[in-house]
Amino acid sequence: MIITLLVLLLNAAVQVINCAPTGQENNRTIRNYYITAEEIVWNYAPMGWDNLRDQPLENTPAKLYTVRTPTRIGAVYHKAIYRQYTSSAFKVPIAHDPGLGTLGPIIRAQAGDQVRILFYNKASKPHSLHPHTSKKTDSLPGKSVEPGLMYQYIWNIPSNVNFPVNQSSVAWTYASKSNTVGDLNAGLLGPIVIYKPGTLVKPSPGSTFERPQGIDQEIFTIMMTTDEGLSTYFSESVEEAGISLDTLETLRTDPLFEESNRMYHINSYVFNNNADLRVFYGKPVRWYVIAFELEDEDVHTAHWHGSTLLYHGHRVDVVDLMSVSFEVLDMIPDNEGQWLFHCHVGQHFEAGMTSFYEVEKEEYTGDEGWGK
Ligand SMILES: [Cu+2]
Repeated sequence: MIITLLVLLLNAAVQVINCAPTGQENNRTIRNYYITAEEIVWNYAPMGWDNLRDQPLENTPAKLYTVRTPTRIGAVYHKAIYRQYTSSAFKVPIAHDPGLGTLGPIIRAQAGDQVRILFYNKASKPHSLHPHTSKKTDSLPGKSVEPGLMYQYIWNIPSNVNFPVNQSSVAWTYASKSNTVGDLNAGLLGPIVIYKPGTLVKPSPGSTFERPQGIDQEIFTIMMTTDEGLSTYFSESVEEAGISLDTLETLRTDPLFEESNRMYHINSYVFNNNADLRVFYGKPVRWYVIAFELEDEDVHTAHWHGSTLLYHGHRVDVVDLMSVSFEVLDMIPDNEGQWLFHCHVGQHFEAGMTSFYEVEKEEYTGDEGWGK
């Protein structure tokens, strides 16, 4: 009876806060997001090939990290991720760009806005959704949302955010704080972008969401060493790989087993198995480059082949990423073709922290039928 009442109350509350993606209240723009935590089975190497070296994954060095054997989990792990829905009914998911991998949906707002996130934990363990912050987290409201329950987070974005010169947006991240290390390694992490007021506009009157004006395209990447051995869902990964608990006990003393569960990835893809990162010749693209991990060796150098980018007013093709970094760079691609984007730290490069991006030239031949 009590449970029924709780569910009814929860439903009633949800009805009240079920409103359009954007609204106004007390001169603040309200931005509503409906985000779940849900479990998936994720393959870090879905193409089944070492595309960097153009050779089978069974060859060194990919074998240790990607091939399932009786004593290795391989490239497939049980994970938890954030996903976005259209309303508090949580029935219609918003299409998620496969290029983002396990990264969560992009939470966009302008300085001075209020972000309201209705979080629904569809996973089987407690999780939450908080902006990365240095504040003490022990007493955070909504720190641990039990499976099957919802919680609404309200964030007031300060109106006095400082933006770098010639840059209309800054990046941040959100993550689960229920089990900080376990949930991060499980995949519960996503980007936040805060724009200068007046930047987010509807591309057409009927659009559901606003897009940033003056930025043709945005790309989000994360370089990270995910230690699946520390994930909240590691026991599920072990079970799904057919490894018994007795075998696991022995394996846990094997340093190579521990290493095989560290995935050196970009957007949760290794050895250039990434989903399409496509940019367009001559069209400005803003790259948000994130690093987020908690281990000492997790410092990365993001490096682009084929293009240079503007970074704090100077031109670069590499940017340093310390353990928790959110960097913003602007590129105007001027080299057609497929290029490498990878971490330049030797060991990470060897272990698969490499990807391709594609510069496509849009050419009009005159045969498209216009003007006839
Ligand atoms: Cu690296």
